[in-house]
Amino acid sequence: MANKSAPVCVVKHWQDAPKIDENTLSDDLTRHFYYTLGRDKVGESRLYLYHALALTIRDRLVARCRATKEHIKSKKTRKAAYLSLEFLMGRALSNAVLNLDLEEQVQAALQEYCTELEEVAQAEHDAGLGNGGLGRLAACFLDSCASLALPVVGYGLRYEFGMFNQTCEQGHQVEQPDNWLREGHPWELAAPEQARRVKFFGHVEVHTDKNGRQHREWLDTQDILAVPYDVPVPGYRNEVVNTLRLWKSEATDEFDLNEFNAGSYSEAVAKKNLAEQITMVLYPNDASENGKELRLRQQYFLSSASLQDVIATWVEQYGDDFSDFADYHVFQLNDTHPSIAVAELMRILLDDYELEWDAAWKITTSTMAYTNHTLLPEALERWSVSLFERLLPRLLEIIYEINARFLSEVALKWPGDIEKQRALSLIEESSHPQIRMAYLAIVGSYSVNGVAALHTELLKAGLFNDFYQLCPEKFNNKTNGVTPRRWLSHCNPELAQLISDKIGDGWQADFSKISELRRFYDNHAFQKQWLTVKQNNKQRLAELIAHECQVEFDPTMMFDVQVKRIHEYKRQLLNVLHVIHLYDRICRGDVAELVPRCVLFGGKAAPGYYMAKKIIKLINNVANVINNDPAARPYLRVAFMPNYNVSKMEVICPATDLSEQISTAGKEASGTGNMKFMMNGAITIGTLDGANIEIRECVGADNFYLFGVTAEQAQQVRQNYQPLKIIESNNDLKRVMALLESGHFNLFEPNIFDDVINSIKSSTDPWLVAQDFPSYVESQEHAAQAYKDKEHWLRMSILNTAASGKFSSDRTIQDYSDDIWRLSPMQ
Ligand code: GPQ
Repeated sequence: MANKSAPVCVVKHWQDAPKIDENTLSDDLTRHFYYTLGRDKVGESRLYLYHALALTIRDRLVARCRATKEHIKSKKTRKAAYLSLEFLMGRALSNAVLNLDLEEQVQAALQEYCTELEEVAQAEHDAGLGNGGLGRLAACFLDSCASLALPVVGYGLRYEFGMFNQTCEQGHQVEQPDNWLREGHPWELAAPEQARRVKFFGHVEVHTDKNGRQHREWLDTQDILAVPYDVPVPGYRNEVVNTLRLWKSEATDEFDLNEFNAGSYSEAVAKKNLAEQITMVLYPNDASENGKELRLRQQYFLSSASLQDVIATWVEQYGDDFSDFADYHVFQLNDTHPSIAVAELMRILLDDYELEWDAAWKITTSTMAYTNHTLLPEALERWSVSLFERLLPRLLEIIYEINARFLSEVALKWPGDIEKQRALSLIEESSHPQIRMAYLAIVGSYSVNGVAALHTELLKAGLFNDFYQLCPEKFNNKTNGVTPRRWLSHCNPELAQLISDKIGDGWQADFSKISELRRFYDNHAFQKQWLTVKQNNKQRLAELIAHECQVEFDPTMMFDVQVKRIHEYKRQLLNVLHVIHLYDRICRGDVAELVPRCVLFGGKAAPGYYMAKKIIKLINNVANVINNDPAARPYLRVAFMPNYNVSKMEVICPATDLSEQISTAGKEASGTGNMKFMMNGAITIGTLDGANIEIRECVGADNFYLFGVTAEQAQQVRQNYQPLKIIESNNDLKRVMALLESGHFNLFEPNIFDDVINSIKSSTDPWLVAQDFPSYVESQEHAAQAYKDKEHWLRMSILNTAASGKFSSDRTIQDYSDDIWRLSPMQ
């Protein structure tokens, strides 16, 4: 009999684990294909080959992942947890192969199956566990943390259904569920033995112990299990593999006994469904809240499970002494979505470990850090007090106490100023009081950051000004970035090779080196090679568009691209008006100077966002008219790419000539698509908004097409905005509006665009579409004329890539680590 008290270790140290000989990759692939998956015929499905290859690569990740964990455990070192409701990972296979430097071996192994990596990689379903920029930023950050060897764990939710699949029917967006796990997700490893319990509902009772001390107990709760699924996150060629831990909700095994005894066994089991609901689906709203109770349950579920996880690990290693816990931990809150973590950490420390309030508050406010991602008022999360009272009664008590103590600080700073107290209170008082989650996040954190220079300045001057006055030292900027591995090396291998041929391949690990490209911007031979790569990428995108949109894009024409979530502030509508203007020129025969272009749109609208859906319909209708007009064909083609996602962007950004970043100034916190396009040598046409400003500073004003009012001017303009006058005084806009209003794009669908048209003409249009139209058209014309001069364009293109060093997420993460997290690299 085995000795029960001493666990038997198969492998005592990770170093002793069976070695995976890198030369056996080919054998492992066959073994997984034949035995693990039980397949023998390759032709049947490339899906199984993908799975076999994924498992082969995963074996190599698992070994390094364990080593990384052991390393962190063996040293008492400071670490960060990145808490996010979204991680928009996209595909994992090619990225892992790139980061592990296994490309040659993989290609060799696949030869036996008469295929290659690019082909097999297509079988992987995108992990679409995010809406857009915020979720993709989290994914880029994980790549950079691992690549910089920083001890950072990502915590998120394992949604059964990710971002919906979008199709267009008669030009209208139709949403279909994204059952991304149906064919299996080979990257994850479940760890049910590390499941955590998360409490909901119930009530709070106060007990006084024999020492007269009060204890609060949260009783009669309905508990849900949080089961972790770990996804490996490989660093770029540095042996580090970090972890993304995704929680799945499951019912506990305790059936409702009363029901069970009454003979309702099936009903009791059916209740399991309710538990599983929590992580069933990602809410498809980008930068706008929808206030659904299930969403608050998701937020608390993530926050509680993740904090319990970190604390359990601490207690296992160091016992329940929390005196130096804050020296070793930081929790980065990705927007307010997980901001309930502030109150939850207090609850755990107060109730589960019996710390005093002040000690617990000290720990909380030295470990929490909050990133704000938007200034849009509709995105500011508020939860009703009554909902909290029912769902999370103990958390509400704690929030009240945090607020009471905070407001007494406010009273010290602004004595007698009741209005200030009302303005800064975590509770918005009204007939239906609400909790302001951003305020909870600010009060509970030692760092509050914006995501681009302008955005942070606007936060300090506007939305959070009172808090800035109260504690200016908390506020800091961290301009966003994107990973150059996925967004250049992987998605644009030909350009990556060309760059490496010139400056060596050190830029992939140290992207500041990309500036060395600058030396070649004037070199004719290099320009020619640069052009060849761009043309090949345009060809590849043209094939995708032909397949997906049944529209023929001509790679000799300029590729003008706007892909991102559909939102009024991002102004796809302004872009459509420009397209209609070009079409109008063609109709009038004003074509002598016209530069042929193909305009691509892509992006999803939140299912309940009426105007965004109308804009998609308008794009599709305009595209239809133009693409079916033989007179337009030589000059203009328009396509809407359905189901825009990470994998599509990997084909789109390398092929783009002109990148549309045209939000109303002051509205786009940063933007990150703008950075991906720049890295791949696109020129930006854009407003002075978000990170566009920094992009323009880096590349120089001559290599950027600027238009539109500034954020400051926009505020002024809104005071007395008269779009009708602008339309009247601008012949181009006048004709565009006349065409739209004539029903030219909706001949058999009368009035469907009335609301869109009226929004442009409205003096309360917050997005100032008419205001910026004239300068936009002018700037577009400059871009077009520059495109005619191939050499000029190529110079600008090379300079854009060369100037994109700042926009690597490695730089961003180094900044987070230096200023907020204070982490040391592993090894
Ligand atoms: N962003 Cl608040 C989202 O994608 N979703 C959100 O819910 C919020 C912000 C974006 C923001 O609009 C972009 O400007 C940023 O570049 C991006 O977050 C990452 O910071």
